[in-house]
Amino acid sequence: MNNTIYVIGHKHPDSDSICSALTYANLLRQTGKEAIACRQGPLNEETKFILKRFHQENPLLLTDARAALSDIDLDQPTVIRHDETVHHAWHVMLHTQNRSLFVNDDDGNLVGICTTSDLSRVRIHPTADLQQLMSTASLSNIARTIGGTVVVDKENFHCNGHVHIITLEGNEVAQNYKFRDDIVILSSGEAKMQIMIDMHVACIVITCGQKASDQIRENARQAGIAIIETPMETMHTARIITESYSVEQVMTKDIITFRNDEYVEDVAAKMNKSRVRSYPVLDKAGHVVGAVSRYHTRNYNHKKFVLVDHSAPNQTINHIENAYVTAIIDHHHIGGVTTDHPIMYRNMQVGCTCTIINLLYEEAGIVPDKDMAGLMMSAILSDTLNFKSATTTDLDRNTVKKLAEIAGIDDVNAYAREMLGASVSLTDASPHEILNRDLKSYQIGKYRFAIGQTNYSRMEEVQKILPAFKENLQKEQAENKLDLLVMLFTDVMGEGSLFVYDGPLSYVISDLLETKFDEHSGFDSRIISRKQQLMPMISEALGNI
Ligand SMILES: [Mn+2]
Repeated sequence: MNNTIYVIGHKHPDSDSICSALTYANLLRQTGKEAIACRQGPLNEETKFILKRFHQENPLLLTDARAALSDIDLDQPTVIRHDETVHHAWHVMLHTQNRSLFVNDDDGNLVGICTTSDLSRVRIHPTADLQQLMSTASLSNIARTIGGTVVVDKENFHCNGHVHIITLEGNEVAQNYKFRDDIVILSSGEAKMQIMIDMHVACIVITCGQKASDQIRENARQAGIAIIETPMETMHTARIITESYSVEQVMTKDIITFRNDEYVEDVAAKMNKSRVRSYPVLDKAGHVVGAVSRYHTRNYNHKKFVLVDHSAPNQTINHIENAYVTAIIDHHHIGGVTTDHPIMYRNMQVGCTCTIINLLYEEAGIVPDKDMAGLMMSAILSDTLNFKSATTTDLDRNTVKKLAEIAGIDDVNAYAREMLGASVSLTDASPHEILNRDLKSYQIGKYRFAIGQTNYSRMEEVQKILPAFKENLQKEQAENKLDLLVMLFTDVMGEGSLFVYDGPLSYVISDLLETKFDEHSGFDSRIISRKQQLMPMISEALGNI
């Protein structure tokens, strides 16, 4: 049974979603549960930086909450080779209590299914069909079926499928019957054997432990006739020898298979369109790994999920309604994910889900290791923008303090700058790309303007690109005939923004900046938000024009 708990954050994962999943899955494992951290999409640069810094692999990518065949208990498949005998197939069925055998070719690829009804159908076949089937039997399969030994072999053995028990003596047989290319069963009598050789039978089967003499063997060999000796008695030999053709002669070749990554529900829907007892389940390479029947699709355990850092249906993994949610840990509004059973629901007004997860570690009496502490600390610094966001609480600050100690981070501020700056690269992009990364257009009255914003972590980087950037901004302003084009380079730690701007209304920005470098650039330590600070300022200035 699959007891794994999948811990997963929201779509478009941020650092909190990833770190929460990793640290809570770790906590679950420490309390004896099976848990895997998951993610719904690619990681951003900041999160990659955190995982590398604290030695973590990418969480498992998971985009659908439904159980696939590989997630549920299936029957062990019973597989036999295509050239095994029908007799052997009956034995396997009896032994395994499995009434559907999957038939593989020499390379291990599935070529058919052999069921009790396939085998039974042959038993009530008209004789002609049975003869046709027997004509396909190989000498070694015949010998194996009747527990015998081939004492005179024949290359490219072929018989016509007729089987006779020889009871008459000498000339009686010779005069009244023709056995060319037939299989004949007898227990003794060298004279009878010689008559059979003279009649050019295909194979002589000698029963009851009797032996062919050296002379007979030699005569048969020269005539191209096979001899099998078996300890079985004649009647039994005759009864089972007709099961010595191979299963590929009677198996069903037109089969329905499923892949183990197909969702159980989809499989159930497809099964409703056919009437097979047991279907083969194949892996990616096409090899049989299990057998699925209707029973499995009706009685299976849905996948278990813990949702972290969200509870809104449009944020959560697809098809969560087909999974089993065991817990939600979040610091957002209560979303719309519902359950039909009680769960552990932990929602708090704090700056970050990892602040709550650290509490859960404390409640469990478990001290997170260095790396887990580092992940939680990083997530809190990321979600609260180094404690600058309005959602930041004292609990967030105290938690970071404790975690930094465990993680061995002496200078949290320096670490935060490095981490928050990991997603910002100014030197890898062209001035045009940087300007248009996050550029928003506005119109107030008759004025058309645009404001772009990006973060920086090191001022030297901005200084380095500034000349080329200014030149390009001026060019784009002119091309687009804007009244004002503004770019904000905002410090990742929220310690102000560097401004570059151009256009007829440049003076509007110049007038409000704390520090002016020249007519088209400056710095303001108070402005970090385009929406909440800069826009209201510009609106007001334009309103007064
Ligand atoms: Mn969060």
